[in-house]
Amino acid sequence: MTTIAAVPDLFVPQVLGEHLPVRLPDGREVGYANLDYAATAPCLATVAAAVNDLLPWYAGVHRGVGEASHRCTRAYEQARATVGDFVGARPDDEVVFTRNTTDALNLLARALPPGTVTVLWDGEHHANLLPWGRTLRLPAPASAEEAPAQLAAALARLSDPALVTVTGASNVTGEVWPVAELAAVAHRHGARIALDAAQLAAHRPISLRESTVDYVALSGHKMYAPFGCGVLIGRSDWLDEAPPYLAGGGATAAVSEHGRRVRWHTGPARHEAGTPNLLGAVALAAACTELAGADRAALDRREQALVDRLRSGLSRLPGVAELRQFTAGHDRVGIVSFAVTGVAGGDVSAHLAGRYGIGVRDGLFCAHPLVHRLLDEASARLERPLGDTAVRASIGLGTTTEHVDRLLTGLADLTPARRP
Ligand code: ALA
Repeated sequence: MTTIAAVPDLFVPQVLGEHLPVRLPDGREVGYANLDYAATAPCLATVAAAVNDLLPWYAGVHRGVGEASHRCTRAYEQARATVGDFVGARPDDEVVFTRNTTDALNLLARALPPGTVTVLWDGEHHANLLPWGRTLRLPAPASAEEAPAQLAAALARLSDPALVTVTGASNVTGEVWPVAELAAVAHRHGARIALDAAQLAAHRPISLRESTVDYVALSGHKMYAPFGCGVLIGRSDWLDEAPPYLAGGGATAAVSEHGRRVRWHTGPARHEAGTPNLLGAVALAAACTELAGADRAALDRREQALVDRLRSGLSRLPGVAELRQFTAGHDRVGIVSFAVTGVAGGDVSAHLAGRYGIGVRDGLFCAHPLVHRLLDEASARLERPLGDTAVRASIGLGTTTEHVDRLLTGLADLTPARRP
């Protein structure tokens, strides 16, 4: 059990690798401080156990008749149901397993009915920026509260069928978007809405039923379930009418001689050709079960205590600027990006890794337009130029106050007052 002062007796699901030893170049050994959950989260112990339990039976899904194949087919379809329940799917929603969120959003982009315009905000992560065909890009709102009115005005002017797509929590700033309000606006104007929940799902409960969101995409590797599985969940009609995402066995109901005529399945099978990623799906479902059974409100309070500690520490460091789109007090999950004046992002992260055994991510985080803009805005707030890349610290179930404090100590070495 991991505890922090803000939530003393909370049960925190255990991740593997909480105490990995790291040998530093100066010969010291320290425990690895993983602050890179937003890129790839470590594996939950229960996820590893679920995969290990199934491994001896590992066999073909939907393709064999022996006991092993029967078990694997049941496990795969049970995983589908569990993941659907985790996001509060409606009974007629489809749950299609993919490789990750990028794959899921590309699948949805291919399934749009002809003539559909995708409406999104400038600053989306590349996975939610690049797959779409015709797009209407809205300027980034000055505040999250402004986004619904901005969307309503844009949709009122649009005569084409539309899909709105929005990130639930930014992979750069962690800031949370007002998804249910945006869904209400989209539906009032006859549009549908998709939620990129890659960074939201591990941190906050999601309900398609309650939020009325039409589609959600998420990744196992960002919610403690490695093994390469993501998912697209939502309305079945567009998915059933679209050409199969991959052409091949499993998606086909019947193929005529020489393959000239093909009848494709409807349902998830239509877009899951080839042998499915059984272990990935089982891992994702095990993570969903563990998170759904946890006290998520308390886990969120724990995470917020860590984020507050990190952000208030950063704000006290001269020459360090946090990146943000909205007000400083806006709701966010455990993701904080920042830049250090006069030090490139890559040099900051190399210093943290080499001197302190800390893992973070640096660069532009697959959200180049957003990070460029936020770096410019942060430079203006700080009234000092920042480098052209940032550093991101992201928090999850295995993060401790010691990790956060170590990061702040490491950064203090680099701030202007302390630089040699
Ligand atoms: N989108 C992932 C990240 O933000 C890869 O790190």
